[in-house]
Amino acid sequence: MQSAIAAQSGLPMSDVDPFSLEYIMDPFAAHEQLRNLGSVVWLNKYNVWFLTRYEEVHAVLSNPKTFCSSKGLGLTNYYFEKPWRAPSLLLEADPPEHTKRRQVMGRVLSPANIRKLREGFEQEARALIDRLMEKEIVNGAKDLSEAYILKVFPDAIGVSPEGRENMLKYGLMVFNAFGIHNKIFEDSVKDAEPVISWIMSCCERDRLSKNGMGELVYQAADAGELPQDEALMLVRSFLSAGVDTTITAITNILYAFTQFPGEWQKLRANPALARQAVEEGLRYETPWHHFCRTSTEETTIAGAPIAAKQKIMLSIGSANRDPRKWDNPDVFDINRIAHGQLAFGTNIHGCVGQMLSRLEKEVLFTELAKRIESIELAGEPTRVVHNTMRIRSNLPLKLKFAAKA
Ligand code: OVM
Repeated sequence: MQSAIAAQSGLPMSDVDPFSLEYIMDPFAAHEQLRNLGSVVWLNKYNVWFLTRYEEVHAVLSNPKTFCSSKGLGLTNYYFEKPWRAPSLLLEADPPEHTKRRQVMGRVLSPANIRKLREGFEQEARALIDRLMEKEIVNGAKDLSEAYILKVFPDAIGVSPEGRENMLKYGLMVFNAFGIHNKIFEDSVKDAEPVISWIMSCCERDRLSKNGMGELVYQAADAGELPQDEALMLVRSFLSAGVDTTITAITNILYAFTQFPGEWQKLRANPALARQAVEEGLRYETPWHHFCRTSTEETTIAGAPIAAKQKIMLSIGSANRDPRKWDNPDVFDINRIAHGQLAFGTNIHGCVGQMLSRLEKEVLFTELAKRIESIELAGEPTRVVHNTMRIRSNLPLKLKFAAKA
């Protein structure tokens, strides 16, 4: 019994439940408590070790051989249980299979390819900000983050404009499944069928535009770099990974600015700080804040005995606020160089789209900084009850617009 072994180890055990409503609404006090208990804490409710300190989270992510991805990123253990959908060929794969696919995706998402997108992103951001001027109260989550990302991201991939709201529904299924198969997950997959078929049809070559990144994946298959049948699934990875993550990040960064209005003034004074502000925002409130790895062999983490084929749960959100790593971690400070923040993961599975994600956000916050004098919260935000992401569905904002230059 793993729990008996954990008890004998003398290491801390906790009744904290990372999927409880209380934790979902506010995990930060629990993070502090768990970090102070020790480098590893046994979660009684789920019979897994939970890592909440930066050093150990980083170490596990940096050892993909012992802590693999192919057995799933949720608590569902593919050694023993069936995944809810065909596993990702990228995120839920290990070397050697992972390596070639990752290389191809890295080339599709190269700096040169991404640089070409900047101007289009800038135009969309400016046009969107113009439209927001007509609103008394702006919902930062829907009117800003969603409106922007659901335009620029699927455009970049080459997905047609109709039905893009399906991407949000799909994202909820995908990221809830990286938790446990509880009621939250079940609710997100109710009526999943039409959503999944819409997504899968978008991944087909003849449905993708000729000048998007989806087509580039198929061209790599044409060139013999990938088996033909892998291209469709790699396009699915774009659509799974690139929507909720980025939307949530933007909303969370907007929220951070409402809590630290001095930081907005710093950005106003120098919009070139947008890039590091985004990095700091990802650290301050990490969108995808926990997931798992699975041990491939018997091992230890900080003295904790780990049997083979066990789930280990990692809190990225907590690692990014660990005072052992960061000075004043609970302060959102856009002058901080948040280098090493783990919102994109690290090592072989570090987000392959992170340059694109950064560009989307950097452009939006640069344009906002040029146009908006102040951002205030205009009401209570609404939280989405979610297994693994810190999402708000409503972020009521009062934006004060500067005269147009
Ligand atoms: C995928 C996938 C899904 C969700 C997240 C992700 C952050 C990848 O299907 O490959 O990376």
